[in-house]
Amino acid sequence: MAISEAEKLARLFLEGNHAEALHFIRQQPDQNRMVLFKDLFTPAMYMIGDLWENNEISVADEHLATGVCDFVLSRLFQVSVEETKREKRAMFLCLQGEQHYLGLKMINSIFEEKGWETKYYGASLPLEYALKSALEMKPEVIGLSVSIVYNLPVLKNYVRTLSALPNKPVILVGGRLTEKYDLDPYVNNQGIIIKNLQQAEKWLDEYIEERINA
Ligand code: B12
Repeated sequence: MAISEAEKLARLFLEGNHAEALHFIRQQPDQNRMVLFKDLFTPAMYMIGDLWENNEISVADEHLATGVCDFVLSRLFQVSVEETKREKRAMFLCLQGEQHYLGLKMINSIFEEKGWETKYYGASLPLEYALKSALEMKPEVIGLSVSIVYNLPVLKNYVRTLSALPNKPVILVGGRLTEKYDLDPYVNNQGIIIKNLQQAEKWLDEYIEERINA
């Protein structure tokens, strides 16, 4: 059976092959970030998760693959020095304790692609520091990511505290758990739960349209 493109990418990640993985992505016919993340990066990492869960690969293999994935994500999109200031601002962080940041990094990258100024804080940012940064930056949108159940209890507090900031940012809640559990009780109508990349893109497009019309 022919192996899928996502599987090819997963193999390159697992081989620790930085150069080939980057080359593989760069030669894809559609360089749209959403397409690359949805059709290649996300399924490749989910495959690695399945192999790990089934003991077909070791923790070391998974760490190596994660490192290559992270490298390719960082190298793929060159940051440009811009003269004009971007108008819309967003910040992205993982809840305290949460180490799964690759999905958040993809979301951050999509916002950047769509012209937002973003700040990406990566893994495990304690609420007090998130709050301090948000007070300084005054982002319109704050994206939170959570993948592991034992990191969930703090979600409610993050959403409640950040949504009450003086500039009333929109709180987006994403991550692996959003597809698996009902997070409404944690979000309590003070944020928006986003289950996957398609929903994220839809939300973004609608938000921009409303902003233009307003
Ligand atoms: C890589 C990885 C790790 C890496 C993380 C590296 C990193 N820097 O991100 C490391 C080694 C640190 C790790 C650690 C652990 N992991 Co882990 N990990 C994975 C793995 C293989 C891939 C994660 C990933 O990158 N997925 C790809 C991304 C793109 O998908 P995503 O996170 O779902 O994000 C998408 C959407 O959710 C959304 N999204 C995400 N965030 C946000 C935010 C916003 C605002 C929006 C709008 C959208 C959005 O967009 C993304 C794009 O598609 C998964 C397998 C899996 N199925 O995901 C296991 C997995 C999540 N891990 C698991 C486990 C058990 C752990 C550990 C507990 C292991 C241990 N015993 O130590 C620890 C916990 C660490 C912690 N405290 O957080 C389990 C969880 C099982 C469960 N029942 O909860 C999984 C499912 C593996 C498995 N099959 O068993 N892990």
